[in-house]
Amino acid sequence: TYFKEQKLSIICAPFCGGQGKPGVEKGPRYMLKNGLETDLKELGWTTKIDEPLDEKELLEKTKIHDGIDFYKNAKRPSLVGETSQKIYQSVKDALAEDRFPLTLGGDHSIAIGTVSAVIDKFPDVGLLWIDAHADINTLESTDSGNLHGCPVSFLMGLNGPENTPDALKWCPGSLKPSKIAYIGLRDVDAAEKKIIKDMGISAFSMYHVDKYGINKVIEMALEAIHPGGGNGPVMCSYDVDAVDPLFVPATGTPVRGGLTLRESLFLVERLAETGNLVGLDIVECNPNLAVDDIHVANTISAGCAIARCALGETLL
Ligand code: 4U7
Ligand code: MN
Ligand code: MN
Ligand code: MN
Repeated sequence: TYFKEQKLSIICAPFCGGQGKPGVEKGPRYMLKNGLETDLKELGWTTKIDEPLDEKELLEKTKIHDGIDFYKNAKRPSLVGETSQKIYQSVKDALAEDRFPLTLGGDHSIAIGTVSAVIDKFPDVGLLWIDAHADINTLESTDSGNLHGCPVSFLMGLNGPENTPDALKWCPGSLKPSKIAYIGLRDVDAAEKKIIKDMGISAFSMYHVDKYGINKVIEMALEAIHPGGGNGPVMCSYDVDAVDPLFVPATGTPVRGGLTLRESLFLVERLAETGNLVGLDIVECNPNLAVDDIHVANTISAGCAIARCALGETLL
């Protein structure tokens, strides 16, 4: 394991500006209210909570940036850039203190910061992107203009320096196509499919989960990012919409036919078992998008269970 002292930072990233549905900024608060910190302490982790963003102020800013902060079709690039840079710094700080960075979103644009920081510390890291979506749209290809659908293109430097908004120029964009693997895909835009194919990126869709089973898929994904045995540091960016909306209904872009709750937990249990996990994001829980309280409870408890399992809950 890379964190011998079993210390972690819970980094709160209450940001909703990478998409258009308010409520996703409530994710960190709801997960903490659900007892996540206490649960992780019980697993033996020394915890620390880092809140680099002011949720209220940021929500106001998001409204102000609406309709004025644009780069071509992309919405709020300045706000996404400055916010993800703050998250970048928090993850760097955690890693500098030998703490495992657990980042709670917020929308998935914050992963521009988390993944960049983990790559700085572990240049050889492999990234597992667990999601119904590929989030690799470029500023050219995005139809929605929502930057939570674009983080991977920034992480990989696909927009090029001349086509990157100023506020996102800090992002090194050094993730290699061979160092990312997707699991859970089922709603990938045509332009994204082309990028994935052209760059030879490993992508395990729900079809592959059905065909091979989740255990084999994880094994193949680890081998893809760390050829020759699947060993080496792994960062996991977990969008809860990878899980079927039966279990996780309160999320911004639900897509039916996803991972079962057990598959989604097994995935991170397996990562915990490797001892190679060096960072985790849990993003896209949106309590506002529930028609019933039970939907909020199911979504938040699934998000918390993913964190606990990734951090050793089910290891004996
Ligand atoms: B999420 C989408 F068009 N591809 O770009 C887009 F389908 O972080 C969805 O995975 C993006 O939740 C979903 O807007 C972003 C759309
Ligand atoms: Mn998604
Ligand atoms: Mn969609
Ligand atoms: Mn996502």
